[in-house]
Amino acid sequence: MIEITRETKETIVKLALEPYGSGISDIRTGIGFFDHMLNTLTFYAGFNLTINATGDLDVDTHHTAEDVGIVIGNAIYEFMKTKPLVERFASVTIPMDEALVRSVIDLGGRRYLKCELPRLSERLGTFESDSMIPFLDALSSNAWMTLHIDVLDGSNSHHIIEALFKSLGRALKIALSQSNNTSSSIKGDPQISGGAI
Ligand SMILES: [Mn+2]
Repeated sequence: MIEITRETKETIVKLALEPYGSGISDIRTGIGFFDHMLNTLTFYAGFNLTINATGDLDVDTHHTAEDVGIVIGNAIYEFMKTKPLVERFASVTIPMDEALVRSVIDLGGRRYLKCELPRLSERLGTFESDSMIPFLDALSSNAWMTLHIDVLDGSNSHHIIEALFKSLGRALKIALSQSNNTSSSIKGDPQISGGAI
């Protein structure tokens, strides 16, 4: 179990992550749509994940979404620092009705986000769609993960974002799954501390 508490003047985020769980989540960010998406991510990633976030939602959802991304990324990085032999790569494309989204992951210690979102509804409930990229950027950079997200099709903003979280969750499950290989890289053992493998 990985437990992290991160506190700033903008947010307090408390997290508990069991990477090999059974999809059980207890997510409270104060942002209904974001909770729905993080529950979705947890389920398809097969995590057990508890997040309790108190943020400056009187400003907007940006700081809370970004800081939750930082802490989830930190938790994945903490797990990778134990040098588990994992599959490392995953590419998962998932539809939700007319929406189709692909998430491609490399957990090899190179941090990079490639994601261009189409024009989305400004808000889903109280969640601002402009908070998506800061969340994904914080998650991928703090996990030292390469993440490519391609929205291949879609017109409904809820469907597009939900398909994104489903594909990201399932890709994390596969990339974090235990590998039979003796090493995660042809270069040798993983050097997960900013050193790419
Ligand atoms: Mn939904």
